[in-house]
Amino acid sequence: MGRIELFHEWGSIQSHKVRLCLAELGLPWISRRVDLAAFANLQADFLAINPLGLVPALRIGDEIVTESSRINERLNDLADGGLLPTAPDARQRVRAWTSVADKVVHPAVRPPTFNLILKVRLRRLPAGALDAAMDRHPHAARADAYREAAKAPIDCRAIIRSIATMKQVLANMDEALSQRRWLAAETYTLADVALSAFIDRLDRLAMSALLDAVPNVQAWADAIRNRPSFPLAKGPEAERPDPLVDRALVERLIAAANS
Ligand SMILES: N[C@@H](CCC(=O)N[C@@H](CS)C(=O)NCC(=O)O)C(=O)O
Repeated sequence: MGRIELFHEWGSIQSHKVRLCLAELGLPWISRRVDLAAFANLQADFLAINPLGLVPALRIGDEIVTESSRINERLNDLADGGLLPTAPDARQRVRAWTSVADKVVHPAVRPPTFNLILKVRLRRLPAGALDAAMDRHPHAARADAYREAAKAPIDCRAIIRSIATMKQVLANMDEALSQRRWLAAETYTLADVALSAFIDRLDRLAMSALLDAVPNVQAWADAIRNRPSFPLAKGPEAERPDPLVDRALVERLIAAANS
């Protein structure tokens, strides 16, 4: 087997999922940081790795794997890790949860992430730098989201909609955790890996109060945070400075989503 190289960004939720999986599996890996703030994901050398310009991407020798959930299954196979159960019903539940993480949670965390964390950073860019980078973005919709985030005022309605979606996911997780020790099975699986990254993002968005209403998720999140993999996946503090989210605003938005 070739050495494992991970192209990732420390502050990216989908990269976090893969770092967590590597830590759970105890696999050694080489960090290839892709500086999203400097749009390194849109440079030719990274587009040769992932033509979509998205992190994470995995390279093992000549093999390249993209899409965080596919990467995690590949890593689990590689390590014979047992994070994907063999029983068909449990395996199906794992994949259902990893789809929720990719298709519901990831899109839902984007508006608060853009509005509460990235907007400040994007506004500090020199004139023309953002447009020049976005003209190279392979995803027109993502390029628009960056341009919008830099120019428009904070979109509170979009954040409130996201909070409503996240609350629904948390309620579904709470229900699942009332039936089993872990999300998809009695043992820890790739489903727990995928949704752990959501917990980390809620912490960074100053939204962990959303867990107060879901006691099973709260207990699960405590167990997740106490696993040795959690700090390893976060990475060095210096790589993830406090995003300085406006906590008072977040409290008001959570209250609005609850009303
Ligand atoms: N479905 C992909 C999504 C990857 C993705 O959206 N990555 C974000 C960081 S979390 C990214 O690279 N963003 C850069 C951009 O949109 O330009 C996966 O799960 O790997």
